[in-house]
Amino acid sequence: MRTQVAIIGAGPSGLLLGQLLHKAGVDAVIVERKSADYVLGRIRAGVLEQITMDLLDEAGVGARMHVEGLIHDGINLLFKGQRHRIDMRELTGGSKVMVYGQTEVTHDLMNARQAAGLTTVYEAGNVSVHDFDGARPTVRYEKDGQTHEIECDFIAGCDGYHGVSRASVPASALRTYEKVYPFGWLGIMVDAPPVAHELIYANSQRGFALCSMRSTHRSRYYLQCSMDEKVANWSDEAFWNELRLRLDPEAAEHLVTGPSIEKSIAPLRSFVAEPMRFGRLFLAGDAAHIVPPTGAKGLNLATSDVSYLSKALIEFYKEKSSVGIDHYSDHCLRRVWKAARFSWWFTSLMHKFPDTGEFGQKIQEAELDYLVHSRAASTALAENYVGLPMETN
Ligand code: RFL
Ligand code: PHB
Repeated sequence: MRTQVAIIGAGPSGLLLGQLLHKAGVDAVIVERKSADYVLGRIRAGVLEQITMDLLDEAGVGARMHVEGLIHDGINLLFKGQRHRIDMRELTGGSKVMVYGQTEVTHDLMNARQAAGLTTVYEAGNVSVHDFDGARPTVRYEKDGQTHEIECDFIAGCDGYHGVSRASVPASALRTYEKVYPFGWLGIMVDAPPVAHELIYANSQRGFALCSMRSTHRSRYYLQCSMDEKVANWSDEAFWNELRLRLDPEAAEHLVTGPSIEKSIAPLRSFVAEPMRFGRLFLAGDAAHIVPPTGAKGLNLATSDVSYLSKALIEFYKEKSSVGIDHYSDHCLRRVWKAARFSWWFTSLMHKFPDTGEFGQKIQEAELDYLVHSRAASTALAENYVGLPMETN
């Protein structure tokens, strides 16, 4: 098989890149190691920045998002038992975010890809990438007992943190930066109306909690938990009891509970790999960087990488220019590091660390108090939360 761009991974990065390239008449094949149902079964992000909404529109897959997505103008910070609203729209001069699940984004992208008759190879085994330091890279994979090869001009490594793309780059060509946090997030999905209209990020002496949602009748809640916690140790009842203890009295009273439809634990990590281009191999999304979910930046960073990459590749084919390709890594990394900084800071402010202690708790509360009462500090939070502008030079 021959194509212009071979994309590894059918998560949001790979699917969105495929769609944007298709719109511009650039040929791409996606190779994914799991099944489509498995990819759709992963419960992940829930908050989209304007840049992501715009890109989904550009890709022609925004229609359902505009009908079903919920526009949020603010978030709530809860500390010392009280909720404080950050009015993001007012502070940023009109910016807002949208609550629309990653599962739905992925669904819309998969449907569009299928409707356009584009090739996605699901359940591809032993995917490997070759010769990306020369002019004729290839991708190999196994399917139905046979080995297949794709010849291409470029490889887009959109295969997430555990993918093969980054792992195939010689260690000497790669610099990685990592911070692992000493806790995880225990998440629960429930078919019940959310406890509040907007998200609540809670700092409590018992640890962090987050009240989020997917729609007006489906809620997503998270509790900070220890790294070695097991899902099996958490009955729904235990989860709701602990959540109530981390919320303000009004929220605790109005919390609508129900049987969980999903329960899982996610570790928290900051990770950046530099550079994000090696010859004709590009890394995009979680393949190149991971941020802790506090602040909801992961999916949005993935889409901004894809925005740069699609433009660079389209420029290469339409204008015979390598400028975008040459700047890809630098442009992405400037934005990546700012989101890494924001996610690290928001995580540090909201969670209980092993060494937080009574002093650390007081310092967090003082910073939160400053944050919600200083217009300058609130604006800095709001600007980062709604998403910083794309770097263009
Ligand atoms: P993905 O989604 O991991 O997709 C990568 C795909 O590559 C496939 N793959 C391979 N395919 C072929 N060959 C191989 N060798 C392969 N190895 C892997 C995988 O099967 C998969 O289908 O990466 P992508 O596309 O870069 O997308 C990134 C986002 O998924 C991620 O950043 C977000 O989910 C992070 N995140 C959030 N981001 C936000 O912007 N807002 C949020 O509110 C938000 N909440 C979250 C989150 C992530 C979470 N978890 C579980 C880590 C909440 C949670 C709990
Ligand atoms: C979610 O709804 O899954 C979610 C929302 C906001 C975050 C992280 C996760 O910061």
